[in-house]
Amino acid sequence: MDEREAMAHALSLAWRGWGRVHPNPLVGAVVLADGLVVGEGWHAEFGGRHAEPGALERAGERARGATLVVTLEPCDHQGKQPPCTEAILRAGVRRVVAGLADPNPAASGGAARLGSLGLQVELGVAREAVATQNARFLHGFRNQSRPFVALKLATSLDGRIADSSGHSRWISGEPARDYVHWLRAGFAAIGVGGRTARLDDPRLTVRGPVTPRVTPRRVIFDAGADIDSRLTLVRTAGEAATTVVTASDAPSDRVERLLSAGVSVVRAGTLEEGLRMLRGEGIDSLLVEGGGRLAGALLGLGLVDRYYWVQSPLWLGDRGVPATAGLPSDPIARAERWAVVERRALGEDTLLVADRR
Ligand code: AOF
Ligand code: ZN
Repeated sequence: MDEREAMAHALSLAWRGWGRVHPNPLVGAVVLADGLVVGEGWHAEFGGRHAEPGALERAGERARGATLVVTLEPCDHQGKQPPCTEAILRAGVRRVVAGLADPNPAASGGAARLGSLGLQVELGVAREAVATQNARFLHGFRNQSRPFVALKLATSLDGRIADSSGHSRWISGEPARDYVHWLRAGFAAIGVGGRTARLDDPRLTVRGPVTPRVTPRRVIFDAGADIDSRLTLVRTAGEAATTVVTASDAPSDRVERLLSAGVSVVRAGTLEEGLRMLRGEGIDSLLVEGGGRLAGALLGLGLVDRYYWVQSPLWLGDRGVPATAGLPSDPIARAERWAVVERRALGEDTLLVADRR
């Protein structure tokens, strides 16, 4: 295995922390000795051991003179865990290859420190891949005014998210729905518009292979606070927190009713303000799952960072519900073009993940 392959392997190890390490980064590490993998590690749990010490421990004596390939720059600080630089020095590693510089000012500086002590250090060899994998973590440092916002929609071949009667169960197949449960585990909150909450009566819980360390909060965006107490999201607010984001002038009697049902209410003048207030409450990432109006509004305001598009091979026709309603049209030359970061088959469906540039 060469260093590039080892980095790809470290990236795949890092995914094992999905849903468990946030808001910390996903990190994977591989110890390479004479082209052989002699140790593997990953950050598995928030506050738990970092990726590097795990990989080095498994390598044992074979780490001496070897190369450590790690997705994120080794930390050089005492946090909930001791500095990885110390473990690397103790193990006698000769060369360190790191995918991306740590954006956390409190922890960064490991590459420079190891370099100054005579190790061979290469930093930034997998910048894009690691940044894509850690979009939520990076967003947390870059933009404190709102959560990292991802939009996930399952659409027909003709871009519809529901049939003419508003039904959407099920457009996508089971593998795609399992994927969405895995995806939800990596977000602090799962959001829908009020119309979708009323029509679909979803649970928005995580029922997949990963049990998230922190149960994502369910968020309903409904300007008028027109949310019936019999809806599942309200009835189950004791098991998983539910928040309704309303306009500042939403009728107080409805707000009072929600509050007494154990639902928290965020009153905001605009969608931006609502997102800012959610961030203020510690929501660093939000997965929006529809409907078309909320999707269109967020996209139109430039508030979506990533789009998870599940495309299913059926046609719903002109009276089907459009995936994004109200999005302004630009001529091709000025249209936003996003960067495709992943393409994958999910059973009969196709997943496309694209990031706003
Ligand atoms: C690494 N390897 O596997 C991870 C790193 O409180 P702590 O000790 O867990 O530190 C968290 C910070 O350390 C986190 O914000 C990030 O900067 C870095 N994470 N560093 O060398 C790892 N998970
Ligand atoms: Zn560390």
